[in-house]
Amino acid sequence: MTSQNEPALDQPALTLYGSNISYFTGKMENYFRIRGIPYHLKSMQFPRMERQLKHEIGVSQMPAVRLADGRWLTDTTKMIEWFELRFADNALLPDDPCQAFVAHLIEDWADEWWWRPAMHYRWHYTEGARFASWHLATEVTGLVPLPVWLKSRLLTRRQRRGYTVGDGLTSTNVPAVEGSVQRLFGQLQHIFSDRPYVLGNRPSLADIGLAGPFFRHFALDPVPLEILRQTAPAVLEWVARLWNTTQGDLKGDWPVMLPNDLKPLLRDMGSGYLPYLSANAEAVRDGRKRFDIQVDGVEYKKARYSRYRVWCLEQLRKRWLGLPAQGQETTKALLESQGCWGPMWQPETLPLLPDQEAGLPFRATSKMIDVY
Ligand SMILES: N[C@@H](CCC(=O)N[C@@H](CS)C(=O)NCC(=O)O)C(=O)O
Repeated sequence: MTSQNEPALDQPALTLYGSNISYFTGKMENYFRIRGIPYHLKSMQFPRMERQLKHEIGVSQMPAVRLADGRWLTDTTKMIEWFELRFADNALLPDDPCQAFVAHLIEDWADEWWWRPAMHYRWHYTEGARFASWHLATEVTGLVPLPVWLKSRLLTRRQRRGYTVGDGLTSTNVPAVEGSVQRLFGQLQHIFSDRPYVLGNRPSLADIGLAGPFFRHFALDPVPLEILRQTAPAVLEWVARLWNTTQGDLKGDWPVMLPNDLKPLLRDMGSGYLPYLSANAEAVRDGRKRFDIQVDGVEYKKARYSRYRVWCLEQLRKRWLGLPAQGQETTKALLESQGCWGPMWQPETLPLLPDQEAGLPFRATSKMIDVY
């Protein structure tokens, strides 16, 4: 019998349950392909699998992985960490502790902060909503015996209530949120015009993280895809390059210094994502399931609180605390210089549930956002 901590993957292909237009399923597929881990993608079927998922992994979310030995896994971040244990080369993280921290930070930011804008571009515009709702109506709810038009309508309503207008977006802040996405496209256009991957000549966890918002959303949904075509073709090249990356590409030197053009990304995290994480933690602490917050000049109204993201903030802190003394110092100096350090430690005490997410990647305590 295999112990829970011991990855056992020299076994037949595993099953990845999800959707082929899903953010986190797409991230996981990029990871599996890069690592050469064979998998079968199967559409998660709703509502049929909901009960099974809650039983097996604690929550109903995608993707979920079923190993050939019958064990179930969830949460892309912790799954990747777990799968990485079986590779002795640690090839997705730079040796330099500060660069490795930045790779983790970019992954977390890509997972959590770009989710809302990605959902906005998909579900706000009729073009995106028609495409995605038809796709999901025939894919993940394909077995539900209702007309496709009705399922599409119900899905669109669910996603808007859960993730866009129901999670802080208003007609007033949408232009600024779209502006932030276009700023990101510009920053990445600059980066990928200079080198093939985020950190340099070889792919890292940072690339895999960014595959979340880009692979199945910005580079797939009609409205952001057209913006990418017109303004950031190097980003489209990177999306395809990453999809075509294999184990053989996990070689070569890491950069001697963190590339300077990553600093604007860190600066944006310091003025947007990290203050949001602090405000979210305060909302959870105070039991405010909806909260208003102004970050980076954008006012979000009635954003949903997320217990999961309190844990994300704790993970970032733990990651820094786990660095060797010299690495802590260099990383702190970098984070301070880009405005990330202060918000990373606010509020001092985090309102976590007892043993929150301690069972990952086998069992989750909370969903990223509590939408059922
Ligand atoms: N932290 C999780 C997040 C997974 C997640 O939220 N996935 C979305 C779909 S891409 C989901 O299942 N949402 C649940 C829902 O809409 O009910 C991970 O990294 O896997």
